Amino acid sequence: EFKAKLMDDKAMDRSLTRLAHEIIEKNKGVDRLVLLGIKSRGLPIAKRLSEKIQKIEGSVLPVGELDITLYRDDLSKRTDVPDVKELSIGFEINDKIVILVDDVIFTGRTVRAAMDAVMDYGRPGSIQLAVLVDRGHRELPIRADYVGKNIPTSRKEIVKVKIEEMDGVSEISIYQG
Ligand code: 3GP
Ligand code: 5GP
Ligand code: MG
Repeated sequence: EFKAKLMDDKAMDRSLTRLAHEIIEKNKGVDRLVLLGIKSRGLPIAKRLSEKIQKIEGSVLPVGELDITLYRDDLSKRTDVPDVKELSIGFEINDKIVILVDDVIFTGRTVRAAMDAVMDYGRPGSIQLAVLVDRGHRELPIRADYVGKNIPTSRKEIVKVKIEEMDGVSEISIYQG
């Protein structure tokens, strides 16, 4: 059941612009930065951040995709992992500042799995996390370095994120589950 719209396309764009500036500021430029979008909606968000950073700094950051479904703690088929890694990241991450990008952070389990995958793949200089929405309810000691919007939710609520590239429209709404 629909409850409220939390962001429209303009608000989302401004938020991503701010995140791009924060990323540049925190890292004193864009040297060594690479972006990794998690699963489906983290990827278009990572691409948008890359475009914004390019407009501000003039450098094109590599953008990779992390499909973490095979990496989740609750899956036992961890032997499938290496193939997925090779397929989804087409560049080296050794000594890079890897910025994980996701639409929503909730328990933190997805990000933990993503960090596992990154650490298996190489030896990044550091890992940072950017999310469009932090909806709370962390179950692990994980926090985002860059947050578009903090949205306090109940566990049953669902934050619906639509991204123009995938959904034809960019907006964030909250639903009662
Ligand atoms: P997305 O990454 O393409 O947005 O987690 C799998 C998908 O389900 C995600 O797709 C996410 O958007 C969507 N989703 C919506 N609500 C929830 C939720 O409460 N928990 C999880 N794990 N996923 C949700
Ligand atoms: P976590 O692993 O932190 O519990 O959940 C994070 C992942 O699940 C993200 O990739 C995100 O897409 C999805 N997710 C969890 N809760 C929500 C939510 O309320 N809305 C959306 N859109 N995705 C969610
Ligand atoms: Mg997601």
